[in-house]
Amino acid sequence: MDDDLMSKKNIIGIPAGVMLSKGTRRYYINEADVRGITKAGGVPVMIPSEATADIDYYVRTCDGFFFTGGPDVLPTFYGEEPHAKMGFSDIQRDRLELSLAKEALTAGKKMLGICRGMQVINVALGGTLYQDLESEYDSKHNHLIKHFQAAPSAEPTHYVAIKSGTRLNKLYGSNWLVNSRHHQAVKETAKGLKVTATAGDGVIEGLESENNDQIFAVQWHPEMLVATDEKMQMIFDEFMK
Ligand SMILES: [Mn+2]
Repeated sequence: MDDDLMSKKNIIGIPAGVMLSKGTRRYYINEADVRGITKAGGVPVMIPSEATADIDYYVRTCDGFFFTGGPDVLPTFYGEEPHAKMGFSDIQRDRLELSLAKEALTAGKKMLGICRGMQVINVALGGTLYQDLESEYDSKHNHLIKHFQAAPSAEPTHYVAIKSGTRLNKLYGSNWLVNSRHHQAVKETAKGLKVTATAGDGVIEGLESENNDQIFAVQWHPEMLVATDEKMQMIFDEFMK
């Protein structure tokens, strides 16, 4: 085995979700999420939500963290009661991911956030969310577009406008067609983060660190869209650089 090659691989911690399957609770990470990391040259490691006592260990051991899509973040974590249209939540996963994101930030580790993952990072750093876009979003001038598409996940349905001077802009230019599977979104952006992309109605579709390259996050699902748009792998490649 080539030692130089070995040393170049980044270990990426991925917090797992929990699902009920045939009567058994199981930890899971979607295959497409793992594939995005491995194709970018990373070594994925699952972090189960019961491992809260070992967060320090994961932060020391991993080179970066990938916060994936999943259920709604419990609004009490950003100081709100649950709205009637709020969806399923998993408090154990919230606790693990919020603590992990905070500790990873302090430790200077890189973080990739996709969909819920972007929202988790924003909440961990002090930001807030719309619990349900259709009920809470004031689109001001534009009407709210459809953010939970009925179309297949691998197909794009809405445009995002990408701000210049961002990492996202270097990859995709000022405009790109993306998929959309969310009923929540970032409301107030946390300190230290800047908005990189918005949908036609102004909904936030991308965040990055303001002053460094620690955090890279999008609201859409590049790991699913990559099936019809191979350029989506660049999100993972950019994170791994
Ligand atoms: Mn969207």
